[in-house]
Amino acid sequence: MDEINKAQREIAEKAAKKFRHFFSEEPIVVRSPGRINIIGEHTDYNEGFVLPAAIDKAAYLAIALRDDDEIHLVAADLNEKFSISLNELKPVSDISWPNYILGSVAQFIKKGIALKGFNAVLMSDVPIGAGLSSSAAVECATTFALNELMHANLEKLEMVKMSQIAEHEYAGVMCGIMDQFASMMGKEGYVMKLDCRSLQYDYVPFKLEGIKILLLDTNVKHSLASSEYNTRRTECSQAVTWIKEHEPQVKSLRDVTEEMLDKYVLIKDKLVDMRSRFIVQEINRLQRACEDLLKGDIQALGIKMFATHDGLSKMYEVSCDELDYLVEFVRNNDAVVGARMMGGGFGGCTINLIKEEAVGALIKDISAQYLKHFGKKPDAYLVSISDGTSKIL
Ligand code: GAF
Repeated sequence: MDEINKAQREIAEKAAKKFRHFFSEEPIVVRSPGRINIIGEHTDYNEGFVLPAAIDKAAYLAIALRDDDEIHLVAADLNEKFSISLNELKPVSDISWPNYILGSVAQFIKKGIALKGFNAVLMSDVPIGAGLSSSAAVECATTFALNELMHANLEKLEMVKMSQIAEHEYAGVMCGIMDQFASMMGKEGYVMKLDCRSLQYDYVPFKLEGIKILLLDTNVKHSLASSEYNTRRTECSQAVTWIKEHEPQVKSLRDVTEEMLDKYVLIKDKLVDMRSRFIVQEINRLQRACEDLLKGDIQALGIKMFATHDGLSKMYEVSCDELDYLVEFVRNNDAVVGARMMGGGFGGCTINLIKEEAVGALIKDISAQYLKHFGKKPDAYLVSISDGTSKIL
């Protein structure tokens, strides 16, 4: 067994042990990872492309069916419990974590797949609120586990879609498909180029000699994220509505050019123009970044990551002072090939592609300066690209 599998198995064993402690029976354990995204931010719900990968931080769900219709949940890391009956299933308002599980359960019921009650213990080392899709990891783990236990024979892509709708309906975030896709479909050593319109995807090798993926966590929880996220979606669809009046073939910003924005959007609303212009540029930037990656031109890819950050910060306005600070800090550092804020925004992590030998010094330096500036430390995670959702035990 290699080191990675060994580490995963150890956490899964811990989750199983907790489960036996609470429920005195043997569970299965499903692992579903968090994700990074190299480039292509906020493009998924505009039917563009994204370039995510699953990481070696994951949610583990130990779970077994019951003979009645009750659901008993334990969040082991938070020391919290929650129970509900299948017949009374609805989103909970005072705590958030059960919603990711219950939202996934609801999708089985909507599909008419017979469900039983179950007991489950959740453990996760995906930092919460860090923009690494800790919620998608739980949704995918739940959907995968219930599919397994109920022998529902669902395809992975179907489970991705169900997990995305769970987030819409039970967490109230109208997310695109990237996070759930990355968590479920990830493959060790590969990023995925996903066409969010057709859902066709390619695995692209991401082995960059001497380069590490370093995430720097602002430790600002993205609390504004859900309301502002939904506002950005509305702004994008407003632009599409205006363009469609003249260009009926346009279905989403994927079909839009900057010339169309000049003609039909800029004259109506500068803010909507700026938002949608970022998306049009980002969809194009990702295509070019993929060519860089295939050619092994990591410098060119890095420059595009900085450009993405600038667009997210100044045009899409989903960054914050702390994220901007972390990116500016590394911008002229020769050891950092590329860096940008990652995910929905308003907090969470920056992703940095950095030369291996420079990692230690940068973490030390940036932590001290960030502490001086913001009165708190950033967290640093060196991540590697891992497999997607699977049954470990
Ligand atoms: C969040 C969403 F969940 C994703 O669907 C995606 O839109 C991302 O923000 C921004 O790229 O993680």
